Amino acid sequence: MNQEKNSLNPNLSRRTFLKASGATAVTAGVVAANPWGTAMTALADEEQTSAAGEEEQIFSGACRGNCAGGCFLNIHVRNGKVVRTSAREMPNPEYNRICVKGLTHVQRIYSKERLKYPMKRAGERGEGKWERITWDEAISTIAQKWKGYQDEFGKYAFGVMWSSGSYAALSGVGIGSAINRLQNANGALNITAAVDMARGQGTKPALGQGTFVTANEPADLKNAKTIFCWGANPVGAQQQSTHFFLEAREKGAKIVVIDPNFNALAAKADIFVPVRPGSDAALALGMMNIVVRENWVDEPFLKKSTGAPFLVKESDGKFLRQSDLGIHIPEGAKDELIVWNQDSDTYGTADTVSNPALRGSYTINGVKVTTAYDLLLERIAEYPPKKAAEICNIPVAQIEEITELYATNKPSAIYEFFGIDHYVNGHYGYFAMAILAILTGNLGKPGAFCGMGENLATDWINMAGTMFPNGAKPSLSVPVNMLTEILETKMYGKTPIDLKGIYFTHVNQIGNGAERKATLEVMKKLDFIAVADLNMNETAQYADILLPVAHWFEVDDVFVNYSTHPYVILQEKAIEPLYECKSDFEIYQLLAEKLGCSDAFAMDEEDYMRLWMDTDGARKLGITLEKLKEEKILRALPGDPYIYAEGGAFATPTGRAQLYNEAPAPNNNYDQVFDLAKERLPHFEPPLEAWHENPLHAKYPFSVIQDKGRWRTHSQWWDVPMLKELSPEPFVKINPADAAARNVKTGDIIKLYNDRGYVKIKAIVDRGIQPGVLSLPKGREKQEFIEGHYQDLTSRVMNIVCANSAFFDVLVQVEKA
Ligand SMILES: Nc1nc2c(c(=O)[nH]1)N[C@H]1C(S)=C(S)[C@@H](COP(=O)(O)OP(=O)(O)OC[C@H]3O[C@@H](n4cnc5c(=O)[nH]c(N)nc54)[C@H](O)[C@@H]3O)O[C@H]1N2
Ligand SMILES: Nc1nc2c(c(=O)[nH]1)N[C@H]1C(S)=C(S)[C@@H](COP(=O)(O)OP(=O)(O)OC[C@H]3O[C@@H](n4cnc5c(=O)[nH]c(N)nc54)[C@H](O)[C@@H]3O)O[C@H]1N2
Ligand code: SF4
Ligand SMILES: [Mo]
Repeated sequence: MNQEKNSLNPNLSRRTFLKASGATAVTAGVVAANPWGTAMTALADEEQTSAAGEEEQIFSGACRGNCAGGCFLNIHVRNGKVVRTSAREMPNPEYNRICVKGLTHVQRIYSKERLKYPMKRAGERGEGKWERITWDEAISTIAQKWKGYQDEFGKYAFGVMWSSGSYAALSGVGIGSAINRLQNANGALNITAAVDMARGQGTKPALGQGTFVTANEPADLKNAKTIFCWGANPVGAQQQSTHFFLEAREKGAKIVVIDPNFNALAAKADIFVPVRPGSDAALALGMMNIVVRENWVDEPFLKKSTGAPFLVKESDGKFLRQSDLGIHIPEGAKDELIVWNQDSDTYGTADTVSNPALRGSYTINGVKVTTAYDLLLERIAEYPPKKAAEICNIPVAQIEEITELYATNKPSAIYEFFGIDHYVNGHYGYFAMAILAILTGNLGKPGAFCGMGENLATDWINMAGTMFPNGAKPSLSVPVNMLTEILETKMYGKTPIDLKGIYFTHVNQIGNGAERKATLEVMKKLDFIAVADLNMNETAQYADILLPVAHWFEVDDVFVNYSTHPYVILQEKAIEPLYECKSDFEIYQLLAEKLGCSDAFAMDEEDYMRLWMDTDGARKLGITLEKLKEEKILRALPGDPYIYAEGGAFATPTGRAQLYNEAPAPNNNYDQVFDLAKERLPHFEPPLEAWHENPLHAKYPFSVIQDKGRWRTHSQWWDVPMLKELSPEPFVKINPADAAARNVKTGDIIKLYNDRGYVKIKAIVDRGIQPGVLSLPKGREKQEFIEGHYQDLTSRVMNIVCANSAFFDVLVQVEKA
């Protein structure tokens, strides 16, 4: 250890000085104040700082794990070392942000767990024995396996799996990122993480998807008079957006939190609605009944901006178009949708009829049709508020109260995230919620939207140019949850797949994938596993070849995807990669060379960045590399504030919002047979497992929700001493009545178990947790549990049309350990 003396007291090393004083730091390069006690002093470890008076360089950067913060940071460097990070001013200071994780990057960069050199497995898989090898050997081995399997067993014999470790154009994942380029250039199997997919599956058919998904930008929340926080936990999981709720409230907005548990925002809400887990579609349908009954439907909006007046054919459930009426459609011309003209009592095309009928059944040229709106009304009638109340286990009066607020105290916003997503019935919930928004016209205006907002930048990233080099086609995608079956049957639907090896990057599948034991079985069956990561996560432990990658601040890059602010940020390389680490981008270049697709990577970092932003969309927004280099951050959303579907322009195939899904399609297609009619209109069906009427409930009477905690971004930051000090161990939260029935007190160790596995963990008795529900913190590592693993409880079973992991659709029993 460096014994450099502190300038104020030559007898104390810098670390001892800070620990001894426990007070304000005095030298640049160390935090100015110390609100964290001894924890923060760890940041001032003399190994990471340098003597006072040395010149400090400040680089621009982004904190770019998948927490949705996307914080703009100063990276302070002294003597070639990152000494601290601080929040950097955003163009709109409303978006200024950082959190304790952003403040502790120094401890990630210099973590003892950092992978230093390429390594190969020396003992059994997962045994933890390693041998250091050269980069040349590592890359050659991976390429030889990859290509060898492909040559012998077909191109899908090797797969690439990435999830959300970091977002960036070159060395991260996201839209137009270089990993996509490598996959598509080579044709390797794309193994998708199958998480967070139900939201899109449910919302997209109704509202489409824009460049900020389906939300207005967060700074617009203050324009809402009513805000529903529905299945989201902003205080824990979108920390940087919480103040927008509070500011809206100060301006007089009413806040309604719909959540099984009394989450932190509920403490600031006007109304808390403790729904039964997985019942949200029924609540939305019950509310729609009241909206219709009370005449709160926004009819002008339905007529002008939605598919409500479209005519659905009785024969095949599709919309009536000109061609159905025998009208010849010249090549290249649009086959227009038909509506009933209420004024002239005849039919006409949707774009020409200004007053279409919303109701009615008609026979046009012998074709029997009914308006989409009528079909919806028929469906809604199946869920009167009383029935919805029973399903959701809340009072009818509460449903009436929140519906009145939502439909009359406008504009109203439905702020969603992924609470509803993690059930097998998840997309039905989102679909129903979107239709509630459509009926009331709470869309496309300041203060009115329905959905979650993260910056996809799909309107200006050069996807075609980056992801599909030399005319490459998208490689076949299969959800990771189906690997067990694919390895067994060597088929994915009708496509043969003889999978032998996988390159895992930006993912901790063993820790974060549903049903850990199934993942471990897959890992056992594979012939070859390569993992590229910063540290020895649970998946890295199972690698045959392990590649040490550079930290986010050790590379040049650009960041925009999946943040809750409207900016693109320049990542400047603040320090050289430590040890023998390499950037992911350089790894792709090395692999491409050996895989025979080097021409796709015959470019340097700057070339890739230029290509990535080489679109008219980017130019329209004023985004160029030159400007980004100058300003480090640029606005990357149109409008100010950005409003999704402003004026009723929805990003759907018809350009309108839809309350009837004409052409349901699965998000993973393996020639499965599914019930089309079920997907077309909103309906409620219970979660697959976590439901009180499930016979399994008698044996396993608790649902388990896993909250995203402020101390982790998934499984990242687990190796940061300061965070360990602030949150030393995970706890499961349990309702007082359930705890009392088992004689459990706060601090007791309890065991959660089901047929898939168990975990032993300390309990916290918490009145905010609904009876029959448990809440676990998400993202803890195996060694942090007393025994077992929380991921052993979850199931990889997916909805037939929606490849998505239903992490919360889980039943367990609880006993005192
Ligand atoms: N039980 C349960 N499981 C869940 C969830 C839940 O609610 N409950 N939530 C799910 C959700 S919503 C998500 S999004 C997933 C997230 O799951 P993952 O995407 O696996 O999330 P992380 O742990 O953030 O990142 C994975 C790995 O990426 C590495 N990494 C970070 N930056 C880089 C980089 O620049 N290069 C490379 N090569 N690697 C990097 C990190 O070190 C980490 O080991 O977890 C899911 N798992
Ligand atoms: N600090 C931190 N922030 C993160 C992440 C992280 O790991 N750490 N991960 C990021 C990622 S990838 C994601 S996907 C997002 C997730 O963002 P959120 O979805 O906002 O976060 P969760 O903590 O999963 O909380 C979801 C909320 O939904 C509630 N809920 C559970 N089941 C139901 C239900 O059936 N109905 C309703 N109405 N509510 C329900 C839960 O009680 C919880 O309050 O967070 C992102 N932000
Ligand atoms: S972890 Fe998220 S909220 Fe915290 S600094 Fe990083 S991006 Fe920002
Ligand atoms: Mo996620």
